[in-house]
Amino acid sequence: MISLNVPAFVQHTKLIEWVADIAKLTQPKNIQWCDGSETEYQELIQLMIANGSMQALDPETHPNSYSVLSDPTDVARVEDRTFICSEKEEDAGTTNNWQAPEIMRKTLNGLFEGCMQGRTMYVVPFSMGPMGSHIAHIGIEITDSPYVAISMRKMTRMGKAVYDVLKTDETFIPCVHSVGMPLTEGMTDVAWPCNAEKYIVHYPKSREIWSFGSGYGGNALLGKKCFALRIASVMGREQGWLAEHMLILGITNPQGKKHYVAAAFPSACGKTNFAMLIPPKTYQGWKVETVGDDIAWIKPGQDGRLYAINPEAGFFGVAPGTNVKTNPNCMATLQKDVIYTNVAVTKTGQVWWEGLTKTAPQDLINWKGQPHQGTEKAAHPNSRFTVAADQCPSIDPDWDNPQGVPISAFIFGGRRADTVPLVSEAFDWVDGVYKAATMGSETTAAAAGQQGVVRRDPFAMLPFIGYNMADYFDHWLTLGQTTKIQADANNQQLPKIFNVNWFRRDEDGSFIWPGFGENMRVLEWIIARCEGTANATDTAIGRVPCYQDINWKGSDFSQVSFEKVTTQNPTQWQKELESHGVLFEKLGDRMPKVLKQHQQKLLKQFSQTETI
Ligand code: SAT
Ligand code: MN
Repeated sequence: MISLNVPAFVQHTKLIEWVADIAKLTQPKNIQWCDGSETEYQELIQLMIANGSMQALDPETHPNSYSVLSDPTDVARVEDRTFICSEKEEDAGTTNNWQAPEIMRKTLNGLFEGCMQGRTMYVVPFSMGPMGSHIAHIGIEITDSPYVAISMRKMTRMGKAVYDVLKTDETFIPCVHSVGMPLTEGMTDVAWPCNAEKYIVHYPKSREIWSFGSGYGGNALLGKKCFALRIASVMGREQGWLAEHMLILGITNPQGKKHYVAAAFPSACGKTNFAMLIPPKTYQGWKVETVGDDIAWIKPGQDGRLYAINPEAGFFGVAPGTNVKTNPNCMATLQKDVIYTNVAVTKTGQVWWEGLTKTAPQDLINWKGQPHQGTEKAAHPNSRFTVAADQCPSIDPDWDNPQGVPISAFIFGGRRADTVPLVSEAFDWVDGVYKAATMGSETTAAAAGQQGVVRRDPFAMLPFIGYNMADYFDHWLTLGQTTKIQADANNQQLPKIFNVNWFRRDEDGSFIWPGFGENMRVLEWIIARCEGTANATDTAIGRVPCYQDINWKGSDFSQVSFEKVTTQNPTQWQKELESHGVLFEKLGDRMPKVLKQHQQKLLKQFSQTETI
């Protein structure tokens, strides 16, 4: 039995026992209790450079920044290998993979037995949310990947201060991760160890996470999707709050009035760009600031408002398409202290990805570690940067506020070439929940599998709800009701709900809406709707702006193009509403009646309307 070597800063008996149990099962060579210090970080970087799994970039242009290439088979979340092991199958619902907990435990015990042999086991303490915030929660990730340990330091509040919050007996979410490649006698290590067999497992009852076989992103950085969305969504339902796949941004008008909005988009649909938006030049005096780019934890306050925190402390953003035009704030964030994964690198240590500049530089080594050639992608479409949030020039002064920030509006957006208009406002909370629940989006490279096919992605949470989706809809409906009572009593307004689509395409397949900074025009309308100062026209699927209701100062976007991104084609909508019905059917008996009735009402209304 190896020695635990528990440092003095760990005083939590149950935690120590748990670490001992996992060590007994996985049999690592040694145990490192991470303290989150800079020294520890640099040591791990040096270790990875020495064993050939990391490359330092040019220190002049990319100080303290590094590139890592994954195994070509381990490049994205694996949704078909992700399991929710609730006691009863119906509690996981028809949209999650389910497996009986006792059967899964047997499988995992087999896989984890001796799986860390020859490796160091890192014990990584982290807080999701500002340390000690009443909205935050603590997790401990055990991992045999130094890449995961250093990434967790960027993505979460990681370090020994977590143990001050935990003290001797506070609860934490236990997260066990292994790349699943023991180094037994005579074996040599590879740059990116991983197992062909992968399991990403959640036990909602005991609130445990077990991940085996992958070292990439949401599969391995267990604070992110596994904890902050799947397990947290279960906790939120029980405790009356929300864990959402949402960015949070603040908008201040020239008079100094500030609003925060939270916006849900599926993975790789521009959340990071939207969160760091720079308004067009004509928006003098306006300010957009970033609280978070991926996840929001939202809790009702005493005053009837909903308060949101970003549980993360860093950005794990998609590199391709990011450049000085599409996201200047992000490019500034990436000036130093970045870990890149699966981007291309030149011989002089400069990074490159599709869309960074028009043409690829000479002497480029692609994400597979080979000379870049022809039309093959130099960077993987799901290549990522990992960087601390406080390096972002647009970071909000309250991004770390333990109380969170009050939300004025929720925005839901999918990636749709047709059907869904640029923006529409829900008539009320139920209509908003319906809009979010029926959201569709074309699949992206963020998950393994076919790309570009429209799938229903309710609340952009399809792969991230840790329980039955129908119950999740019900939770949103109930939370809206209780919050409204509290809001009315305090003279506050329930957040308005909007649906957006930046991705409508022309007959020739090109995007019609310019997007990026220009999204500010839609955002201004949304805020003005919340303040009651903008016009809207009622249509069957919501309240929409006319061309003249949007501020076009400094824009050459024509009325003709506006029609193209806003028309509601009845034939397309009828098809759309029918496919909402298919989802509701799939969700079965627990599907809230009020949403089913809403679908029927819309279907009837639509069959009576002409093109709007
Ligand atoms: O790999 S992650 O799950 O972290 C990224 C994403 O899908 O949003
Ligand atoms: Mn995401």
